[in-house]
Amino acid sequence: MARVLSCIQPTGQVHLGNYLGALRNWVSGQHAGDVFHGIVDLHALTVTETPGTLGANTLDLAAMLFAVGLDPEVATVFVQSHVPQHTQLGWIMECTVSFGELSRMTQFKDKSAKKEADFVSAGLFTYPALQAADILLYDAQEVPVGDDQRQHIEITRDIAIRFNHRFGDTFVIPKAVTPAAGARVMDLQHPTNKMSKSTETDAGIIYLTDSPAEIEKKFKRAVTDSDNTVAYDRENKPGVSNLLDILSVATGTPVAALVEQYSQYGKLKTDTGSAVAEMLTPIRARYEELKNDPGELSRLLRIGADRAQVVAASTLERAYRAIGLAPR
Ligand code: ATP
Ligand code: LTN
Repeated sequence: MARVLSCIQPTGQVHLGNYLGALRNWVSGQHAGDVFHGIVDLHALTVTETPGTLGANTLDLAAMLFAVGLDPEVATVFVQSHVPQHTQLGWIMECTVSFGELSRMTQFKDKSAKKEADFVSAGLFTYPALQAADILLYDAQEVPVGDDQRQHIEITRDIAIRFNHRFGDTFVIPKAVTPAAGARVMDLQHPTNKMSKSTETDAGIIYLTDSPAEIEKKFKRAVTDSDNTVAYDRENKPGVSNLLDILSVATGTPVAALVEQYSQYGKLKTDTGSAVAEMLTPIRARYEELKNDPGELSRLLRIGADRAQVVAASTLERAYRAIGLAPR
């Protein structure tokens, strides 16, 4: 079984795009590999400053990961800051990567340019070194990431190869894999843009925590077009096609069959709203349950942290020994 690691930052609320495009695949993939899922709160610290926010977002996201169906007995779900080896190995990674290499990272260039005159932390610059530690600590063979993260996996490989060359074979060289393609969900108000938590208004975004009434209302107001024929055409009919795609995954009915079934936009909208509300109801119920039982949520996170730490501690020890740090 391949060792697989994927990480997610606790920034913002989980929406239908995250669920259908990514989290559902995490759940269905948990039995196919030895999977580790990290909630990387320390990475989010590069952009979050308000006291308490990061912890609250971390617990919300953790509750959501269990609510969508990650099984703590099968997948190792942990919080990065609960496993101190991440920052410990992070320093060693910083000493193994060069200033020049970090300067070439497009994510750093983009994010620091966006912040302009704002505070640009050194952490934003050394971010890929901590990410390399996340990956190498678990001897991960596969790291499913989108295109935007490929450069960070490349630099992780370079760091691992350099370390192994300097100090002897220590780290498994990971590779980026393209995650199983999930549905691409578009914003209900701006169906040519993807549903995204960084959109300014949330009228077109379905959060997994929205009530059935809110979900139905958002679908009723979904933007379509004026020619009133139900047909699947992503380019010319993005709104209607988005609804068909969503209804198809929510009900398991192929798009072609739905096109036959519907002749009016109104009915398509209300049915899609009800199907999504129904699909999300058990998820929201489990989420509420965990949010109301912080003891249980921390118990689940401790299971993950304990399991992660066993692996992480042994890898860190291996790295210390390879370097030849003085034994204590
Ligand atoms: P941002 O708006 O800040 O880019 P986001 O809402 O797009 O955030 P990410 O945290 O970047 O979400 O992505 C988490 C996961 O969800 C990724 O695997 C990403 O591919 C997937 N994802 C995000 N939005 C969508 C979407 N609209 N449709 C399908 N998958 C999505
Ligand atoms: N940089 C990633 C999040 C991330 C990650 C990782 C992904 C941090 N550590 C390790 C895969 C493996 C992002 O911004 N999505």
